[in-house]
Amino acid sequence: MDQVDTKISKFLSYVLRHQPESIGLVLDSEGWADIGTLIKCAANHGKRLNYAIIEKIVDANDKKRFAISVDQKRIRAVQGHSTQKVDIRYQEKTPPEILYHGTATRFLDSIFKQGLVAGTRHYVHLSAEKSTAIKVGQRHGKVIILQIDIQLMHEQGFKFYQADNDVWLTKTVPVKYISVI
Ligand code: HQG
Repeated sequence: MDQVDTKISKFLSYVLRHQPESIGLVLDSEGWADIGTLIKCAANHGKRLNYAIIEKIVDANDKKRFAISVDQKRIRAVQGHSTQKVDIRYQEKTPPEILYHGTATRFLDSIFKQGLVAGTRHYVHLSAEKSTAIKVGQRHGKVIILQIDIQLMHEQGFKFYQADNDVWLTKTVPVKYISVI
């Protein structure tokens, strides 16, 4: 993706996950927006998009952040939402025994007091790969990788979901399941 595409991708993340109302867009509870309406709303706010550009960004996206509906008419972000307008009914899934969470060292004190919390997003994001956790954590500062005892959490009744792009989601991770690696 070139710089222009990255800018459009960030714009799509913003309106499809966080602030649809900033361009007058309405998402349904599963996060879907009509693509024609998205193009019109974006144009009204000075962003020129068309179907081909949107399709290219969806296909090229490194993390498969977005999905287009089977009938090709709608688009949504597959995870990462903070807008309260959206509440995707993810299917519960049996998780692997261990998952990782990349964060920054400056958050550790608070994490070991409160556990991992979703903050503004709807879920805590976890990954099966350490390499992914490293990339996620680096966005926040000096990275540190936390290992989560998912097997125990699952046995003790915590629910796990997997978004279409393989990111694992759960509502919260109490301190007792977290260790630093
Ligand atoms: C931290 C990106 C203090 C948490 C990524 C994280 C991911 C706490 C930060 C997705 C805490 C929230 C999500 C506590 C958690 N005290 N800090 N009790 N509990 N934190 O960006 O997981 O590129 O909302 O460790 O790839 O970093 O947007 O979450 O550092 O999949 O598609 O609070 O976002 O995807 O930061 O990243 P974020 P995240 P996209």
